[in-house]
Amino acid sequence: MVSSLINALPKAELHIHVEGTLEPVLMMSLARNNNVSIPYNSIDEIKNAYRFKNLEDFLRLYYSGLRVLKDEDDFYILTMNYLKRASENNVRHVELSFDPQAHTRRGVRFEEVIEGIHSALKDGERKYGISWVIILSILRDLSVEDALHTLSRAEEYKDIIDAIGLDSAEVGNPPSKFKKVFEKAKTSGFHLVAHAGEEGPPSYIKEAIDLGVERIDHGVRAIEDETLMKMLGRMRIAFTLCPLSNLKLNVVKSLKNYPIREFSKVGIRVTINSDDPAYFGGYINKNYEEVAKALNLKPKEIIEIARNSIIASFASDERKREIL
Ligand code: ES4
Ligand code: ZN
Repeated sequence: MVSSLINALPKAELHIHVEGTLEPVLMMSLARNNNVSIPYNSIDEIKNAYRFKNLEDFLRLYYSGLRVLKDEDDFYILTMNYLKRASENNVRHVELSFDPQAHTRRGVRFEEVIEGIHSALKDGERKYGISWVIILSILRDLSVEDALHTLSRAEEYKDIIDAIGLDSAEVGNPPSKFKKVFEKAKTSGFHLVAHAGEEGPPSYIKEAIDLGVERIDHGVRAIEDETLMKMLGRMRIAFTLCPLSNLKLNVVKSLKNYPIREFSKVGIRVTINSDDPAYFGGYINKNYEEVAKALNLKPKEIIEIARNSIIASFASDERKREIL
């Protein structure tokens, strides 16, 4: 059975938004405890609301849902719940993204967010043996000034934040808008990643590469540009694909022609990840399973994808050897 192979493989999860792991049950209980009103009266109502036309439609609910997160404890519980799921999926290393601006702009202190997440990652490492990297993701629909200020907060936490990313509403907010931010982040020694080619055109992927990113989050629309694909393949760049996310946000119509083999063939390092699993209907193993089923992936191909996730991670070489 493919599902037992998928579960047995040691994996790294490289594209996961911690706020996107907020399960309806936790959303309800935090709303009650923190006195935050949410537009739902039951778990079923929450689940029923999770039908999205596109990325923008999803982001509206995502930013509304995360308002229930108020203090350090909430971020701790959120992260710890995710780590339990990750461990059940045989994830050995996680590169966890968070969106500080989505919290600071509604009055939650940066310190509360990062400290809650960090404490949970440390406890999770002890409890589940999962190593970790923190990716601070910049909201691309906010200003460059806001991004620069957020980067300065990241610099204060340079010992625990390893990478800077770029997410949120893509179209109209190209990577080049953040040239100054990424240059500064690179000088400070952060790893760089960016969402590109999810809803945005292939040219956004090229722009992200020009900013010096080491991985592309999503990247699916690279399939539209053969020249770009070949360049990415020669670079052996990794794509952190999120199949269930792409399906739920209508980035692709079906997983039947999900371009994994096309990407692998040119040399792109394909990885499979869960993005916002509480919203898109499955954690990492489910993402692997749905793709394996739709494309009839051979065991060899599945093993290669899991191996890619470890190679493309920012874990130390020693840690990579330990997991592989
Ligand atoms: C996201 Cl699926 C997706 N795309 C862009 N930004 C995001 N933030 C959280 N999920
Ligand atoms: Zn994402």
